[in-house]
Formats: sequence, structure tokens, C-alpha cells
Amino acid sequence: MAGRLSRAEIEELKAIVVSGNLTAAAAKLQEKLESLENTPLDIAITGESGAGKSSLVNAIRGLHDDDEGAAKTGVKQTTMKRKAYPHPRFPNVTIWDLPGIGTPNFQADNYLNRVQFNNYDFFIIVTATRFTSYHTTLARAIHRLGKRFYYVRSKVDIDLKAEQRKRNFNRERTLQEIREDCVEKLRKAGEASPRVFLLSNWELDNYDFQLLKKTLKNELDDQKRHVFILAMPNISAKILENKKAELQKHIWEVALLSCAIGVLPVPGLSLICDVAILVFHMKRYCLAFGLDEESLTRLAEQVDKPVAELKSAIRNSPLASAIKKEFVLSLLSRSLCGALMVVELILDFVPSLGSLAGGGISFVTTYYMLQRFLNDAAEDAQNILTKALEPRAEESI
Ligand SMILES: Nc1nc2c(ncn2[C@@H]2O[C@H](COP(=O)(O)OP(=O)(O)O)[C@@H](O)[C@H]2O)c(=O)[nH]1
Ligand SMILES: [Mg+2]
Repeated sequence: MAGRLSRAEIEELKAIVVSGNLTAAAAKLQEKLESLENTPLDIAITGESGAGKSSLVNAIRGLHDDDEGAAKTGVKQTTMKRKAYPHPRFPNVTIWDLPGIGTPNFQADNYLNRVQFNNYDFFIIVTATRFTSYHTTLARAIHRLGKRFYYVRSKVDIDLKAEQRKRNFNRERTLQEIREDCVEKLRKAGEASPRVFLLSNWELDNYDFQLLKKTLKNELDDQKRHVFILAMPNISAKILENKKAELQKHIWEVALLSCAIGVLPVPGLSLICDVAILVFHMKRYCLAFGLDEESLTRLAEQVDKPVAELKSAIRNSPLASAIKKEFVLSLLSRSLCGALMVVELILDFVPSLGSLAGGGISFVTTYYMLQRFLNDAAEDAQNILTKALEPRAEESI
């Protein structure tokens, strides 16, 4: 069922409609939506050699180390030059694998100049062992240059495994000890109030990844946040929920844009709404949720299941490549009844919409269609995740 507009959305919508200047509002909305879609996000991963930088680059991109296009990892793999790894589905997002720090002649300022520090939105400083003055000197230099940084302690799965051999093993206590040790080392190295996130690149969604994600979300501006959320790997229900909520926030803007375009005399556009807008956004939803051939094939390989098995979990949504004008038109003709039912509902809330050309039908149709499609895509993404995580038949015997 279509979700309701929030109070803030209704107010904003009313203001636009009442102002009577829909064309100007549409131009602004178009600009806003375009910049949301194209904003670059550049994440720099740094730390000493062997800390797990390249592994973190892969994990954030949702890749396994041996997937095609993954950053090379391993004891002998050292990166002397920075290397860009574009996000597999959102090319405006780049994860940068920076050269190792902490070599005998290491100088933070030189290093930052060499890696073109200005290119990045924030830095993640990784260690798998102890934080030292190399890390804090680098962090201070980053801070001086007006950029943000986050300390990550990687490979905590190894520490836990080692501690597990002890009889009085306690997971939470071990993690707390690692955290305290990191904080203490950072304080000693001159960091007044350190924040450290404990991660395993092999189990990215465990430990402090949620917290790191939340912190980044809160500290990025609106546009970067949007891009960051959509680019996260689809590894947990929480991430899928975040994506849905983020996409949901912008549906009403897309709908209003469609409505504004609908009232302009643009030849070839549908009477009831702009089909191209629907195609564009539905495709984006699919890509965000990994509902595309490439993502499914990769996931199937990662969990060692046939891709057909993962696809069998899909109930509603087509894959990104199948979303074309014809698909949307057929969806529209099937959904028109439902859409018309919500027209009244929405007109109750925003009566002035009725004064728009076509009685706001374009707004309502677009809103309804995107809302439904988003619900379906999010549900399918969850079904796929559940299927991917299910034990394989022979394992459950
Ligand atoms: N157990 C475990 N091993 C890791 C983790 N991160 C990296 N490794 C391993 O540590 C080694 C060095 O990792 P790599 O990402 O190449 O480090 P880099 O030199 O900083 O890029 C590789 O063998 C990785 O597989 C982790 O979180 N847990
Ligand atoms: Mg590396």
C-alpha cells in the first residue's frame, strides 16, 4: 500500500503549489535530484601495510578478495601508489586504496600531498595491531587540512578466535579490552578523545560497522549521505531498511517533478505521468538493492549457490535491465486502479494539488508507482539476502 506523505513533506508541497510557480520549483527540484544522483563520494583507506586496507576496500564494495575487479590482498601485496576502486553500481562513489604508512621515513604531510588529500571526503585509518604516533600524526595532519578521519581497528575476528581458547572466554569483554587498548595507545600518542571502530573485513556487518556507518551518516552532508547509504553493500536487513528510508524521502520530490513536467507542453510524454522519470528511478532502486544480473551473479558465487536459487527468492521486481518504457507502461495500466484510489486520499491532505493541471494525477500516479515499486524491491532484496544466508542443503543435514 502507498505510504503517507509526512507532515513536513505536505507543508513543503503546499507551499510550492500555493506559490503557483511550479515551473520554477520544478527546475530547482530537478537540480536537487540530479545533484543527489551525481554527487561524488571519495573514501580514502589508509594505514600500515598488512593492516587490511585492501580488504576493507573490497568489503565496502561488496566484493570478495578473489572477485573480478577486487583490490589485491595478501601478505605480499603492498600498494606503493594510491589506487581508485569505483563502486560496482554507483560510479560516482570511489574507494581509494592508499599506500602504506609507517615506513621509516614516513612524513604525514608529504604522504598526504602525494596522495592528493584534497580528493577525499574522509579518511579511514586502519590498524590490525596497535595505534602509534604514525597514525596520530597522520590524523592530526588530516584534521589540519580540514578533513575528517576515523580510526578503525581491523581483524578483531582473529583476536576473538585466539581468546576463545581460554576457558573463561567472554566475547564482549575481549572486544572491550581491544577497544580500551586502542584508546589508551591513541591517548599516549597524543589523541585527546579518540573514537575507534572495531571491524572484521571478513564479517563486515558484525562488530562496530553499524556504528561506523551511523557515525558517517551523521557527519556527512545530505547529498553525500544519500550517496553513501545507497552505495553500502546489501549485507544486512538494517542496511536494506536504511536504503529504503533514504529513497522514500525523495519520492514526493520526484512525483512533483513529474507533475511539473506533465503540465509543460513536452511532446511525447504520457498524459498521466512522465514514464521516463519512472524508468529512471525504478532502475536506481534496483541497483541500490542489488537487483541486477551482475550483483546477483556475484552474490551467488560468494555464497556458492546457483544464481537461479537466489532469483527464486524474487517475488515482485524485475531486474534493472528489464525496466524499460514498455515495462512501466504495463505496470501503469495494471496499477491505475490503485493509483486512482490514492488520488482522493492525497487530495484530502493537499487539496491545492487539485488545482494543478490534470488535477494532480501525475503527482499521485508517480508517487504511488514509486512507493509500490520501492516496497516491492526492498522486500525482494530482503528475500534474496535471506536466501543467500540460508545454510546450503548439504550443510543442514
Ligand atoms: N582474519 C582477518 N584477516 C584479514 C582481515 N583483513 C585483512 N585480512 C588479511 O590480512 C592480510 C593483509 O590484508 P590486506 O587487505 O592485503 O592489507 P593491506 O596491506 O593493508 O592492503 C591478507 O591476508 C588479508 O586476507 C580481517 O578483518 N580479518
Ligand atoms: Mg593493500
